Amino acid sequence: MYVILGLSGAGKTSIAFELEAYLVSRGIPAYGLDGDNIRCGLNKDLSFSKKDREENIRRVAEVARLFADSGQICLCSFVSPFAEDRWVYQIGHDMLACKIQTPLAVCEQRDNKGLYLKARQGIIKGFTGIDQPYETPEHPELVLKTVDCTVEQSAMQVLSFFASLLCP
Ligand code: GGZ
Repeated sequence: MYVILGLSGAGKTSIAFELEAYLVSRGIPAYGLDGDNIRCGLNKDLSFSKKDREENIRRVAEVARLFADSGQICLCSFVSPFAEDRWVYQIGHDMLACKIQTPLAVCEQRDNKGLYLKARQGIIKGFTGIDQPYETPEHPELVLKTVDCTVEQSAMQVLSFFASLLCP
């Protein structure tokens, strides 16, 4: 299981889906889970309160474990803002964490979905980085800086990291 952590707009999902496409095109089964595909279905009953975010990633980790049991690489891209909740990812096999280190100001400038603007206007409450905290991951296996990198370059950095583990 590969866990990609970072703020909204940091680039988690884009990198994960680039990786998924790369791996699948080479016959390596992989699947990306993120807020979009999980919160629309399995977790559509959950909000962004602290308690529901904890439950969100608990269920994600269980699903990712099933993917890993079936021999697939599961790429999980979730904000997971609270350090004390992240332990659940350990239930998967060979969990590796990647921190996407994109400054809040850059994420806010990208604002792909217009959510930061709504959060600044008070239309969305409890938005990570604005009026809810983001506790930065302290000991990730990999740190990716996305500023001045394309999605493809970032995905290749992750792949190089995978390769260095397989062939040290
Ligand atoms: C953070 C929010 C919020 C709030 C909606 N806080 O850029 P996105 O849109 O696609 O990524 C964010 C996504 C976060 O969902 P997660 O399931 O990853 O969150 S967590 O792990 O904390 O449970 C953002 C959108 O949902 N979004 N409201 N209040 N992100």
